[in-house]
Amino acid sequence: MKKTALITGATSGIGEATAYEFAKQGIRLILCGRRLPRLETIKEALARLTDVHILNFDVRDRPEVLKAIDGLPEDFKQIDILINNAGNAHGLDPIHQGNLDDWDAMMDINVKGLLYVSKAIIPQMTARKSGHIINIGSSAGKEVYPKGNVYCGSKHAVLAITEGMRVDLNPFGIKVGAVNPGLVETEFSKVRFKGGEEADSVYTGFKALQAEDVAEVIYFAVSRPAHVNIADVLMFCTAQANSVTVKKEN
Ligand code: NDP
Ligand code: 8X3
Repeated sequence: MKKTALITGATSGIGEATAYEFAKQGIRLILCGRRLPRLETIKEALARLTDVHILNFDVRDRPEVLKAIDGLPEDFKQIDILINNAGNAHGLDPIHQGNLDDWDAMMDINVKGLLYVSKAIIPQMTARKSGHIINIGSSAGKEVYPKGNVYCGSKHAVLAITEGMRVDLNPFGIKVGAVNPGLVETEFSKVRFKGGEEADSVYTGFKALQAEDVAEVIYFAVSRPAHVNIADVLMFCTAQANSVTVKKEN
């Protein structure tokens, strides 16, 4: 039987690329995000490959998250794979100059939003004693770079939560893992810098990871045999050695 995956943050970047990769592989899709027109366009593009349902909510809105997932139509109610991908960095400031709204956004979306979505879906997985959860962390969840403070904190939390999920869900045979990329050329920096021109130089002078590179790894993880769980992946583009060491051409 075909599996169904729910992907948060499917309107751009890694989430959108994962939707395309999964659709190519025949996985049925529940695509989530705030930008409804984008969800509709992606649904239209993928409908010839697989069944697609869209859900339009902000992961920060706890009642909306629960309502949206609870209200899924019968043929999309069973979720076999959850990709917790929605998230962003907001700002890049030293801690003493940080913006409280940015801090709220990162903790509310990257950490609490991931928890709300997970809470809405895990009970059906424990009841069935099967399921697969992949949380999109970051290299920023494994090391801390200058001015990364709260974003790095949110991604360290994602990693700790992933490990906690894996332990607690182990008796139910549910797979849990994290995919942690370094620099990926998506809308991430546009969001981080609020559309400012700093975003333009983030991916210049080297070939950053592309969203599709990450999507392929996510598909690899979900397509392993039943006894194999890819628990944790750290992936960089070749030009990047760690969060601060990137070989750029002049
Ligand atoms: P994008 O900005 O391209 O995508 C972010 C996605 O998250 C969008 O689909 C956006 O949808 C969704 N999203 C953001 N805020 C909310 C919200 N409040 N409610 C619901 N959905 C939301 O960035 P990426 O694809 O790069 O980022 C995806 C994930 O990958 C994030 O968790 C990010 O931290 C992580 N990551 C990114 C890296 C990079 O260098 N790009 C590296 C490592 C990890 P919409 O705005 O429509 O709601
Ligand atoms: C995104 C990668 O290095 O911009 O998580 O934090 S980085």
